[in-house]
Amino acid sequence: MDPGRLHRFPRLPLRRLRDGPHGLEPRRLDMRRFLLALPFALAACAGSDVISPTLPPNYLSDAPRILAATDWSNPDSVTVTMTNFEFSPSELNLRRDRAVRLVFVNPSTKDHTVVSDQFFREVATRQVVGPNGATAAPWLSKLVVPSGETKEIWLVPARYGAYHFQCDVTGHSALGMNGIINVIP
Ligand SMILES: [Cu+2]
Repeated sequence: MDPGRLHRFPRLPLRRLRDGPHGLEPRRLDMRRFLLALPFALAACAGSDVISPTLPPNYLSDAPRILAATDWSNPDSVTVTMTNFEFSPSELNLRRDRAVRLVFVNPSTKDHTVVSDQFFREVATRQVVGPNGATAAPWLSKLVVPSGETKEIWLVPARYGAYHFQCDVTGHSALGMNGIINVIP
């Protein structure tokens, strides 16, 4: 992205673009300026956590039952550090039917995300824990970890497999932000 583009829109605060779709307020902005800035907004936007309140298609239908039946007193803990542009470690081993705290630490200068169409469909997620506390998240499909923050996903893997995950901020996956989660016995 040409950094010069930013300077053409001095009144469009960068912070607001980074806040994602809810932070963008097109009605308050000149529409032409908004449309011209849109490609930059899309390129820079990590968005927000995506948590469905109801069962999305093809997700684990018995996630609530699994969550209720799981012992959460001593979860496994796995920590991943997010840099520009890697997950470290990039290969994780999680045990099936065990509670796990999946901790994503982002000390980097950019916001990053965790998405995985396959993995998130086949785990029961109890909650997302961030700086503002815990959010119930039975059906999580995207985690956003802003620069300087740490977030945790408390989940139970329900199926064996090897699942690809990545950061979905534009360009980051191509630069190396990919990983594998193995669900093992
Ligand atoms: Cu990223």
